[in-house]
Amino acid sequence: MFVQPVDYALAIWFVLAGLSTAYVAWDQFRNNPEPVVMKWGFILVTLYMGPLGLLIYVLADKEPRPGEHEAFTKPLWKQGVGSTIHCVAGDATGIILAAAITAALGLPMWIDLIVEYIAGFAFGLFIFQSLFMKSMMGGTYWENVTKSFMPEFISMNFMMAGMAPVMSFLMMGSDMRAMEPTELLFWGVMSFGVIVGFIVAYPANVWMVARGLKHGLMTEREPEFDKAEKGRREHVYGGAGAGMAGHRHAHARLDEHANPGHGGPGGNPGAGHHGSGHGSSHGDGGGGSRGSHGGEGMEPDATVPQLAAFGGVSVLALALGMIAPANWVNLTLSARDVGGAIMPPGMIMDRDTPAAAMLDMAAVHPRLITASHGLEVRGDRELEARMENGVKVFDLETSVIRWAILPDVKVDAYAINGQVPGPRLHIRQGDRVRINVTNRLPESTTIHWHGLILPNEMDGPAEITQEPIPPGGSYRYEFTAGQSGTYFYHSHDHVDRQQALGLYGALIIDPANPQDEIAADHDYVIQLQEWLMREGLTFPSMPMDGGQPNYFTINGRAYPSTDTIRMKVGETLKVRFIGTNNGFIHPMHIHGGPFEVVARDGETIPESARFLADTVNVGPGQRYDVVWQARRPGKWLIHCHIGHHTTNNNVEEKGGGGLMVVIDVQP
Ligand SMILES: [Cu+2]
Repeated sequence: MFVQPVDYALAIWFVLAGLSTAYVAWDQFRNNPEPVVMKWGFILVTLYMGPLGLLIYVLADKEPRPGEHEAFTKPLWKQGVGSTIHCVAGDATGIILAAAITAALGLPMWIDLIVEYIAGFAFGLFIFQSLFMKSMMGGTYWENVTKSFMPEFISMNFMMAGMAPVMSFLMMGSDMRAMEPTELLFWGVMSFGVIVGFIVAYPANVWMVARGLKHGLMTEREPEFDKAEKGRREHVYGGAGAGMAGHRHAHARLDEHANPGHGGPGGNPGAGHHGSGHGSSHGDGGGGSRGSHGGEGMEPDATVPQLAAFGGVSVLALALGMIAPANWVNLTLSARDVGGAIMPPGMIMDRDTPAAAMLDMAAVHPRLITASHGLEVRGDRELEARMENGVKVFDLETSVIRWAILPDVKVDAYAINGQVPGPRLHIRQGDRVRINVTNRLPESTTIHWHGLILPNEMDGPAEITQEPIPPGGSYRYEFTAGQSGTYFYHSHDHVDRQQALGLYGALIIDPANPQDEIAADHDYVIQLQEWLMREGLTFPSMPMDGGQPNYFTINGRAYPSTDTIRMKVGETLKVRFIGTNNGFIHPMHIHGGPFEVVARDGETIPESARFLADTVNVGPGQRYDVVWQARRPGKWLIHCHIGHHTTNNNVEEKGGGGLMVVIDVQP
């Protein structure tokens, strides 16, 4: 749940929302004189809108000083707020409940939106408006439904016109956890959607309140409180016409006199005529008695053309909000399809991007990590074979680990035997080998033995020669190695994802006749890889917008954490470049003079055809064995000749980064 910076921000937001809601609830039931339905309206809206709900409550509805609610809430903008609150409290509750249910059921987004609209409208109209407001409005339940229909319809349309695009864009954006009700992000999107919906629905509500089509804010006082408070004030000042300053003064005075906490019902009943004074101070229909809360006295004066025009525009806005996002995002996806995938920032997720693509490009989920290693653990460690009846047996196990590529940079990787690259399998030509592969990844996998001649069912391509190895499953590969040279193995199931996350390793086969080995004083294997790390998450890098790598490793380390090769002047070094990189080509270059290319793709080049070069393009899958001689003492580099590939997150440190290894030649 806490894997992105936004998760922490949301946690703070929801704590603030909780505190805001608690305060509004306390103040509503303790101090604020309004109908219970409005109290609940503000409480729900503050729950959805957090501190913003609290702000609206304090500015528009909270009684500033006892007895002032009627006058305080009178301005039209506040009445509009009250009307929008009914709408948001009812409709948004329906929408949020529907969204949680449709997401849990795994329905596609476009169905979600329709169900949410219907649920929001139904909840707002049949439950919140008609049922809860019934006591306010008088009349039967169905009279209320009929009367509320058009205002609710207009308000709901605008509300959803604001909420739908927010949900579509943020849920179908790059962090698919927003579709999972178990994630804070889902609730964050809902909160933000309600805020936008509130803003979009507000102008229509102001108009409808002004035209008497909807209720705004109302005041409802406990009769005793009303009398006592009012009477005392009239007693002190002899009239209802006292201004703001007067009120404040009155309460200060009262507090001094033995009655703290603004008059419970304990005060002296005032003069008998206070009721009329109260009523007259609230203008149209406001007053102490139940019937005049703006309910019965409400006479709509909107004309039919006005209503039709407003209704029509609201339908257009709704259609735009519901349909327009389909131009950009794929609304056919469901929460279940994308399983909380997090896409790299900048990756273009357009309406053509299918769920399967998102799953392949998604970040490694930090929750799946089973081990974490620092720089002390190396990759490419030679795996000792176990002999069983003359067969060399190796056990490989895939898993998700956290892997250090630099002292302060760790990637989330798919590893084999807990290392990146996977263990080196070092065998001899003619060996019978058996490799037991157990899959501890959250997805299926296979292993392919790149370049080898072997039985087809041992070759590895998922769905082609074998069923993919499911999570928790295993597969036994067995073959006789008839060739010799530099080879490697790698995942052949969702290769774009798995190999780019680290599922590969070197397979070095010595020739049956040791004389056939091209001798050198030192032998060094170089396995190349690109990584994409953003916001603490690791994504499989891909040659596409948003998928470009920002870290590069040789044998699982970026320079300056790569090895240093130590040798003496006159000695030779055989470098075996292996194209374990699967999305990019690396022109690998050695300083200090040319090398001789002696083998390519495991095949030794006849002596007459060997050639000198100082750079070889190591493409995905290719291998080059080159022999370089140390001619002069000093520090000589092996590096990729694409400048960006010798940086770490675009930064050079100690003269470079990424695909760089130093050869330290002593005299
Ligand atoms: Cu490169």
